[in-house]
Amino acid sequence: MNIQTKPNDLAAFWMPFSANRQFKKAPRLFVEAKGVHYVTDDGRRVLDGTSGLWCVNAGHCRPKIVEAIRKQAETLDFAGTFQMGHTRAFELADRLTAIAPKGFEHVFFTNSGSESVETALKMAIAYHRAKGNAAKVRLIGRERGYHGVNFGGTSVGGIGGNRKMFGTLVGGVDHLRHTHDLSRNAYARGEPEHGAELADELERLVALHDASTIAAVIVEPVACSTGVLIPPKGYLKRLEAICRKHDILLIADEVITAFGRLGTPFAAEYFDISPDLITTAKAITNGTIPMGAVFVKSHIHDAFMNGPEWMIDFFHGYTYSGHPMACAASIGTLDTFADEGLLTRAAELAPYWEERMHALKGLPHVIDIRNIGLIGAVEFEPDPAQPGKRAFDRFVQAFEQGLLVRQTGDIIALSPPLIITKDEIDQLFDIFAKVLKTAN
Ligand code: PXG
Repeated sequence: MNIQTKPNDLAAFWMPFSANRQFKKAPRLFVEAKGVHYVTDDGRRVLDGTSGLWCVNAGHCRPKIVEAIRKQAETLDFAGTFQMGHTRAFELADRLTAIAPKGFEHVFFTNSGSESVETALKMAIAYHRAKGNAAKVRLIGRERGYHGVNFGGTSVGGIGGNRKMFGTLVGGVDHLRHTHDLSRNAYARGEPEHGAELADELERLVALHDASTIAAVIVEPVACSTGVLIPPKGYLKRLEAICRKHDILLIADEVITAFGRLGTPFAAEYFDISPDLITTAKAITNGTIPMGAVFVKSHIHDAFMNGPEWMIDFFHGYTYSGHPMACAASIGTLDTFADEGLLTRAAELAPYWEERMHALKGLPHVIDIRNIGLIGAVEFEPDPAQPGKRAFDRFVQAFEQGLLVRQTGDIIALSPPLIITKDEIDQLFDIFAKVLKTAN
């Protein structure tokens, strides 16, 4: 393969969520990928410790997925799904509902996690209206939650930096407190012991706004983007119970956790909760073609099916909802997951992963280590003069040493492809430990 060296000019592409000026001075560019490795433009192999951006669960360039995309491109490149359809979308929806948690019998296709979130929020409000509860319109998110970047998702999201530039956002939104508490839970393995009572915050918001005005609560089962915040034992079940009591829909944002990241196909199963809607994207196509899906329970879907039969039942959708290429990629992905048992493989690797994660304890500036499934995070004592810099420097140094990690604030998150071997886990931690020992 002809590996091109540096492109001529990096100025034109305004990169998303990036320090553009820093990047363009010292670019990190990939030209190839296979399995758990990327190859850079200068020919170095980099171990993918983050599954791309939490999406390449089956590893890179997998043959069944590549073949499915190739075949689809030459057979049916595009067909819409508004008042028409194509067979792949129906086939995929069937396949997805077959692996979904109990009760999820319908799927609404989108093109990203952000779009899945918008879809679920609109569905929740429209559902209550269809049931005659038109006043149930408020949406509750959580501090430090990440639900993508569109207006609804930014509004229910709880990351100050993502919100402050964009005005007043969507009205009628409130937030639960986050559950991250190092004073009680530092170095927890798996779910932390303390904090289930934080779910009672929802009762406080119900007292304030009244349940008759609240449509839905949206939370990530594990809040990954803000640094892997793992729910305290019992927290999600308690939140679910309070939602049920007040006829508030529970939306589980599983854009990262769906498709095996925790060792169960969906995180709802891992935590033994049964939300009303589940948002997904990313690993649904193993990251190859943009796609998202909202999993919907029948009672919600059926509430929309009451008008005249010839009328549109839900005034929402995207040109590319159920795009044939994405459907083919997803079918190839589900085949690969099934062939290799990947939706449960993280459960086998998790104990080894946990040991290797926690062996980093005591390295300079480390103040917490946490893990669940095949996810881990290391939190650093921030440098008061330059918050975030410590983790950013370690991210850059890891890349130079041949390991891709993900930095957020003073936290580094790890989430390798689910095909990783124990030897490769060792390689990952050998590089990472070396970086943590030598970095400033
Ligand atoms: N919900 C959740 C829970 C997510 O993690 C989105 C929605 C939005 O998905 P899209 O496909 O619109 O980006 C996400 C995305 C990171 C990182 O490194 C996380 C995401 C995206 C990019 C980077 O933490 N999560």
